[in-house]
Amino acid sequence: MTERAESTGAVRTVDAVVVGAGFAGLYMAHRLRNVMGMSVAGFEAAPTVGGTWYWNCYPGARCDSDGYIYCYSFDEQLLQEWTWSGKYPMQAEILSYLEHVADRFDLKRSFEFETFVHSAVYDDETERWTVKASNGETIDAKYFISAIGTLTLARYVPNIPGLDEFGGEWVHTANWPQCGMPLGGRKVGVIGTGSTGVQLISTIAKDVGHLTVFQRRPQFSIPARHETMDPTVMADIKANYPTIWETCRASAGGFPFEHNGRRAMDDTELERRATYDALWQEGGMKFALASYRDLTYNREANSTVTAYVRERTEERIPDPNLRKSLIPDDHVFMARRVIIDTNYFEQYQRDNVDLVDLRTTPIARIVPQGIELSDGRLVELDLLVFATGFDAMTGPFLNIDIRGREDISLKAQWGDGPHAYLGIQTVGFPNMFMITGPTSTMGNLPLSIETHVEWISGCIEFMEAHGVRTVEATATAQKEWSEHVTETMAKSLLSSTNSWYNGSNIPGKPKSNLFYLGHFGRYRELCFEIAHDGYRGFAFTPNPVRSAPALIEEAMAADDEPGMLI
Ligand code: NA7
Repeated sequence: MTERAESTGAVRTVDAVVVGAGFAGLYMAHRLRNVMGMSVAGFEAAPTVGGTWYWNCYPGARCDSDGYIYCYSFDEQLLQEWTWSGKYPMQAEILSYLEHVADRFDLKRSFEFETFVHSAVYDDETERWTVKASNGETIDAKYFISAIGTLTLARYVPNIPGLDEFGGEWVHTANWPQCGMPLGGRKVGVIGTGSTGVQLISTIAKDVGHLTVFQRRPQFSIPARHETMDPTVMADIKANYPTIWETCRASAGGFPFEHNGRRAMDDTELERRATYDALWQEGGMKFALASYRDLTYNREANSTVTAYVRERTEERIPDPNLRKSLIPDDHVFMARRVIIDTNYFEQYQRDNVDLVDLRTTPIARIVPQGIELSDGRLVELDLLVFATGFDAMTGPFLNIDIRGREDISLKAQWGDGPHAYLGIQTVGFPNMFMITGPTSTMGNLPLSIETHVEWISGCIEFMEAHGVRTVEATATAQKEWSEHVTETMAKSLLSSTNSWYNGSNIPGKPKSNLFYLGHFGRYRELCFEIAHDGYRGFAFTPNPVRSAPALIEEAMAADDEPGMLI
């Protein structure tokens, strides 16, 4: 292990390259550099830290999880010194938090900003990675760690004829100018009504001259019921953080709440109604995640919640024609990522807001003045916003030319969809680690990220302590994990409709299992149990002579930073 980076001519030699300075990259750099004393070369395409929370600065961008658990849990002091202003923090507040973390742990000096990693190539002879970046640097590293996130830099803009000729401005929500955009008095069109479109539309409707929403498929959305943080509640949270995190780490989704343990049909209709009413009143993700255990995989159970959400949504949309357009009939509640909103459906009652239902009237083409519809109607626009989502999970990886053993390209390897073991490593790419890579859990992402960062740093520490040169997932372990991920996805209603969860939102992208839909707490336990069991399913070169579990115990005993390996 080198204490500091060595410069050898044009090539910088480090222990690890970390790509991305969002939640994942910052914590990874902290573990490797500040805790383990390794040299790190970090790269980030944005001018500062934040990752997805830097790029997604469109009006209304807000987190759908409670701020007090959408943060790092690894440092008690950090938890105590940061106070969230409300239930669901806005993008700017999360960005300030990440800036604070970067400053507090002095992390910015480990990153080159406004620098894109073009390629990462593994050399079979030297067993090291050569990484080339847009600033002209070449890095030689033992470990190549992707902290590139699920959505960042993989914006999807559909190929609609005529965009080049559009006379107004157009923008993708994840590329919104940091300095903002003038909206007052303008004729604005928004294509896309996923989580992003819903947040944007709800926020800008009151500011623009006229807003036209182009909706392909409607989605279910439930009220967020955002509120500002009561100081006594925040104090209580701070006093109880250890218990809160314990609950989150063991829970199904990484949240401080769990389903109620019952199946929907165990209760009478009246009891179910009372359960749904109480959670609807609370609002947010809790409505979806804290009621019955079987809503996402049992159709009969799900039909009760879908009917409830439909009914409550109808109350929000007085116009029966709009109801037909705005309430989904092609998928059930929770078959797509749940959207939470603040007065979204209510915006359609404004005189300056129109909905174009693309199922009945598709877009014909974009013309210099705006959008021409299939019925010949012209919607005049000054600004066209694409809230059309992302080439999620694999897109950010395939932006980089990553080549493993025998020059295999990741793009070729993942031609039919991504393959990975635990979402951490993929066969053929030794010493390449993915933080929340394909087939890892979703849920409360900062906690999933912490789980992976701690697992990866534990594995690297183990390797360094015992002279191990390379680690690589075995083909058998990867195959078994993929089968388990596929089985879990097949049971879930999430596989029943097209969405970015299974890659089907991108034309030509193979439909595949991008995420593991199993229980987060059990997945987390499994990851650390595998480490304890001598990194079952991972092959080391050279293989440690003594049994791996014994070595882990040794490393743990020598480690004064508890929680690194387990
Ligand atoms: P999503 O959830 O993928 O939503 C994209 C939206 O764009 C969705 O309404 C799509 O319609 C629509 N879309 C995509 N392509 C087209 C075309 N060609 N024409 C019209 N409409 C189109 O992305 P978001 O950014 O909202 O959210 C992604 C995640 O970010 C979110 O889940 C959070 O985790 C944060 P569709 O419904 O597919 O018919």
